[in-house]
Amino acid sequence: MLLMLAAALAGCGVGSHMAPFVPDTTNFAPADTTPLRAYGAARGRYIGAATGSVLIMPGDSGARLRAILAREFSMLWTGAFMKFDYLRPSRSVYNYTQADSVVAFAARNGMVVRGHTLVWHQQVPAWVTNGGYSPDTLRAILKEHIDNVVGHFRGKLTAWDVVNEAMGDDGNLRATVWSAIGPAYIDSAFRWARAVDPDVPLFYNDYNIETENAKSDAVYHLLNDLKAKGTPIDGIGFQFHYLAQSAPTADAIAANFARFAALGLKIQITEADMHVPVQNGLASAADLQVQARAFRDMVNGCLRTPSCNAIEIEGIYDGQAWVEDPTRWGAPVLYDVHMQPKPAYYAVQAALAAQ
Ligand code: 9MR
Repeated sequence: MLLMLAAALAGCGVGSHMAPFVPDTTNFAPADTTPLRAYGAARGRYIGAATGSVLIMPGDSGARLRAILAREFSMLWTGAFMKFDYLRPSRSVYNYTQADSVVAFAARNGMVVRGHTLVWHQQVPAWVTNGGYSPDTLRAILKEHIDNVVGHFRGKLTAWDVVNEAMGDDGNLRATVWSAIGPAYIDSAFRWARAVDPDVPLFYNDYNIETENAKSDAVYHLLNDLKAKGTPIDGIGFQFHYLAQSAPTADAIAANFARFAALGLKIQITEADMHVPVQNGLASAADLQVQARAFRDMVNGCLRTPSCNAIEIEGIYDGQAWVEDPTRWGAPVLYDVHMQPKPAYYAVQAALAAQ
């Protein structure tokens, strides 16, 4: 996914009518000790961390990460703990233990929780994918999943990623186990979720749609059509998995966000990470500044969009963050492997603090 993004962006030429390129050399260093969530609250934005595993991480590392989580972040999602395969070891068993502990941790620390995710083509258990089910039975399985899971968390979540990554990178809907139900499965999933919890905002979430391109155009048309037919969809989540060196400008982000906001959708940044080149897991000081500027631009893209109310990072520290190709890329989030804030942390802080 990341490498494809890099290739796509490398193809974008700069028109000859444009001003000469001036490299951005802003450097970020430690500033003050105000937590991100306090600056975020002052700007009306949740600052999130997508993680669940740190809540069950043993020892001193787990304790330190939980302290960072509670101090700095006002939102979280649960890593693997709300995904289909985790919740549903079999058709008759629902395993809510870990997800409930995340919700309880959030409540104790004044945080909100995003539910992630009800309908996705990955992490579907073998009993579903290999079950040989007819479209009608698959539809019944998906509906009973949504009924039970949304019902279990009713009143406890700030958002549900109802459908995740349904659009293919070529701008056509993916063929998945769920699309076998028929093309209306997306609309149905939102309607089933709304029927069970009328209050929780319902989101479509995807990657590689953060700026205007063929895939974001396709998602725009999908959501426009859903809105037109009365599907209860309230928001769109933009994942923001990037190579820092090819991350978008605030202008490009804000321009894309504006058209989705014009559909009446809430906007959230849901899984941000900015990967940099690494050798033996370590990034250069110069690349950490490139990364900091990428995070700054992302935050500014949200701040320029009145309906963007959340900025969530995929993980807390580089020791535990998701990386697609760890031999080449890594160190993608705000805290380093020693759990110390990086230039990217101070860039996010500075962007939130600026008026
Ligand atoms: O970051 C998530 C990681 O902690 C989990 O182990 C992994 C498998 O559940 O999923 C990662 O999150 C994915 C998200 O759910 C959907 N967008 C892509 C993310 C990275 O694969």
